[in-house]
Amino acid sequence: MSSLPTKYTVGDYLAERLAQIGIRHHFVVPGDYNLVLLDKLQANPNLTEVGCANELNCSLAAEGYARANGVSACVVTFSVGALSAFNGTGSAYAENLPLILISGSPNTNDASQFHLLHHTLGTTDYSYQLEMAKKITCCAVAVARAHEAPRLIDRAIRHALLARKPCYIEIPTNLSGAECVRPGPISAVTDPVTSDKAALEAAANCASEYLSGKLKPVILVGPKLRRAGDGAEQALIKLAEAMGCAVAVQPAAKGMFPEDHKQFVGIFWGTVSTDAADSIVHWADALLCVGTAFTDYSTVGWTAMPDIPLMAAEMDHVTFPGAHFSRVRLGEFLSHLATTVKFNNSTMIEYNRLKPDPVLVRTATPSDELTRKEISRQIQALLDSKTTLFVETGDSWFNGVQLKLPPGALFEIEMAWGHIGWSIPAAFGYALRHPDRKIIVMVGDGSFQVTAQEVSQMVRFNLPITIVLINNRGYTIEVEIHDGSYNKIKNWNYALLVQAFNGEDGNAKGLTAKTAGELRDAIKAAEENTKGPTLIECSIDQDDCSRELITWGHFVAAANARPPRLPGV
Ligand code: TPU
Ligand code: MG
Repeated sequence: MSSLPTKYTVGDYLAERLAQIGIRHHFVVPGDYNLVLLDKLQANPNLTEVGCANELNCSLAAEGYARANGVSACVVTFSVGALSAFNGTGSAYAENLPLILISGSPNTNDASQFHLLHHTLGTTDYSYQLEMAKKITCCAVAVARAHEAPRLIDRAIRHALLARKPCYIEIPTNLSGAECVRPGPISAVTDPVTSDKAALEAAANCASEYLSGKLKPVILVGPKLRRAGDGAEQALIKLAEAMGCAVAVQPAAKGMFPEDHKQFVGIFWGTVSTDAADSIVHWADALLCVGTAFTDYSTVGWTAMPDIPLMAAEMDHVTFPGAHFSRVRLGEFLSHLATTVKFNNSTMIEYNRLKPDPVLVRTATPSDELTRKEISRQIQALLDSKTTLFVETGDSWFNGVQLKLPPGALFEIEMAWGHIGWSIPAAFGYALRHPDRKIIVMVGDGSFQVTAQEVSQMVRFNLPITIVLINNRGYTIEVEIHDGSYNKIKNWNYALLVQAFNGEDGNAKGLTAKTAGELRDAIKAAEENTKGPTLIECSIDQDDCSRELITWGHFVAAANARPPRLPGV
């Protein structure tokens, strides 16, 4: 193991900053513009380099690592690498994750000498990648001289950490090894911006006053609650208990409020809500939205947008009907409000009256043909306090959202960006940070085909991830939105493919299940395989999809098909 350098280069500086902000693994694909930089990162004893099969997967693995670790880094080469990694960077932007995208770039002499270079557009302007990165990050910098690197690197990382968004750092191939000064105290980069005391006080008072004038308050939790950090999730539990009201959760925030809490009233997803959460949300006369995100998907094609004025508590500000307060941190706001708010459990009393009875789930006999419901029933039995469940775009969203999370179980979904194939590299990145968690991925056949290669990294790092691949022979979610021959795909032998990734030394298992009994046996085999991933291909009927997906698909299709509204008409 090498030790920290006494003389710093740009590469050493970056490596030390990455390690200081808590990154232990950085995801890479090498290319000649970043090789010296990779050497420098490798030399840092606190960083482990993780090679990926391609840059799309690399960026999505870093996206998953950021979910587990709070921040991540992805290192790629110029253009051929970076343009692919922009996709996972876009995901990190939409999902509010600080992913640091680092790209090698041409030698600093080439632009001024009008040299044509490989991995470029064949013009002599090399600024295009930086310009593109500006649109999908909160801060994009290109180091042009070594002495500027400390300032630019610190600035980009600080912006990303504060905004919970990705940043971009471009380092020319001949500057990674160039000398620069040593890093100053890391607190200059990581120290949080705290709330403005006056604004915090005023916001909490305003909220208490507003809520005390209402009869039926409900809290709606959204995905930015966890992203806010600052103990916001714990603070929300305290606030909910102080208010005594019903707490509904958006699908992308599943698990961010404990599902075994007596005030949890289900997932609010319009007409496809669980446990009738929609009936109580639509009954409310005050809705405290905590880190919510209302999109066409989360509102079921705009059919479930609440129609009362919303109180929105965001990561760094709060907006109420008639008032706005900037620089109020979410965790601090929720904690403060918990001490001033009035108890009013009217929505809980009502909810307990209209709460649906638990549905009895039929257990299939071992010889029964496998169905979607039986797959869900068996996955439900697997969930425990150590589980993190990844659910992929497709019917897996709907099946996953309906499962009940026991205390401690976590749930990951990429609903804002919705990139099919996300779950495989993201679960891989996540697992490196949390090897102690039991990771289960629910993924459709179409999604799996996008990023299947990254299973080979799960094999390489001996990660016992269980992949439940639901093979319904095509893009069913798309069928429900708009059908066509393009929704049919080539079938693969998925179990065999995964075994191929073993090469001469891997421990991956690929299994198939066509009946309930075969799935039960396959799950048992997956639990016994502690040295590598297990993929279980579950074959189900093409028409076996959730009622929720069909309903949601119809409304989303209607929203997509709205005719253009011409100005003035
Ligand atoms: O359960 P099921 O059959 O719906 O899932 P599967 O088999 O994974 O199919 C997913 C189909 C799908 C597509 C093609 N869902 N969304 N899309 C559109 C899409 C295209 N390209 C990317 C990168 N992401 C997308 N969401
Ligand atoms: Mg499918």
